[in-house]
Amino acid sequence: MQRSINIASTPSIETSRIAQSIGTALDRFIKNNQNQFAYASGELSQLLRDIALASKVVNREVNKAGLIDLMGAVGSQNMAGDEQQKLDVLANIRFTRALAKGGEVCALVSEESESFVDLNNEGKYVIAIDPLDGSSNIDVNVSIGTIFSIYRRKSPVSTPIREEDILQLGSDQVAAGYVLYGSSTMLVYTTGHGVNGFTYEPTLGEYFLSHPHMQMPAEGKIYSINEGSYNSFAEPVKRYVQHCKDQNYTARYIGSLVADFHRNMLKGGIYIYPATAKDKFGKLRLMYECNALAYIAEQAGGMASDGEQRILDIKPGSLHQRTAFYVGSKNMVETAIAYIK
Ligand code: AFP
Repeated sequence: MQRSINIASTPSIETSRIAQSIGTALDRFIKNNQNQFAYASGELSQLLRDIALASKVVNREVNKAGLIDLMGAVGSQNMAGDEQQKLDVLANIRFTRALAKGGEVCALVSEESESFVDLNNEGKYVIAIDPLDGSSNIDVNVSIGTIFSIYRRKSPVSTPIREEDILQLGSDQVAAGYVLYGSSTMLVYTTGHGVNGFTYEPTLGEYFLSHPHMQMPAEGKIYSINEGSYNSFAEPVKRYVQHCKDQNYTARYIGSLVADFHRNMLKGGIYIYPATAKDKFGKLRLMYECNALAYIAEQAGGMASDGEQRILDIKPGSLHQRTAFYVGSKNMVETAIAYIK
């Protein structure tokens, strides 16, 4: 006869790794928090699930990039003028397909497409996405990421998509997030009620809540800027960089925005991509790089500015508009702005 085991009365099993709780799965978390959304009809929840699913597929491809022919360039340039990598293209296809199939998104703005993509459906949401950011790091096995911003369309469904649906203020975002394909894969997002981070458990194929209520330290000791471009920074930016050195801050720059941002979010720090001689308006894209991270930073107690105004208050004039970007710990960003203004 089989004997049953009472786990509660078996301390050695209770404290062993196999008996530990695996925590809240992303799906359940989304479901439990659905009533926080202004229009809680379930579509935004489904949209977040679609993004999570596509990110798992991209994660799979990223992890085997060295094994099959997925590294290197495809021989064309994207809208940002960067050489397109095979994984850039693949990630764009994966996310576009998942969002088109889901039906919640009517239009998609992507780093990889010149104009917005009309998904020809009754979806109530618009998404701006950088499917694979930091792609020049792919070939050297360094962390990369996905960044997304979600907006509610302004015009009625079943009517042609208008400019006002696409070129929305960052402050109009209803959700935003990023996926970091790093030493582990994480999905971090906000729907305007704080920031939560989920770590991917590959054997279970699920994201689990690992970083609830993320808060960015108000102060930090890390500054992240491409100092190779120092000679082409404006004098006030140079002075702020000097200030960072005078404070004995640590310089950390991966060259993957998501990875640099995520580290500073956890440890406290500032990420800067200023205007340079080469990129007079900065290099980064307002709609699918800066807005999402600015929203997340603010939701976590941090701050994001272009040096003059709040990133979330910039009215985009075009899909691929660039901006200078100062983001991170509140006190550090405030100090940087004081130098720059
Ligand atoms: P890539 O996707 O071309 O690698 O660009 C990455 C990026 O947009 C952002 O993730 C980095 O922080 C930034 O550019 C790095 O730019 P620099 O190489 O000019 O420092």
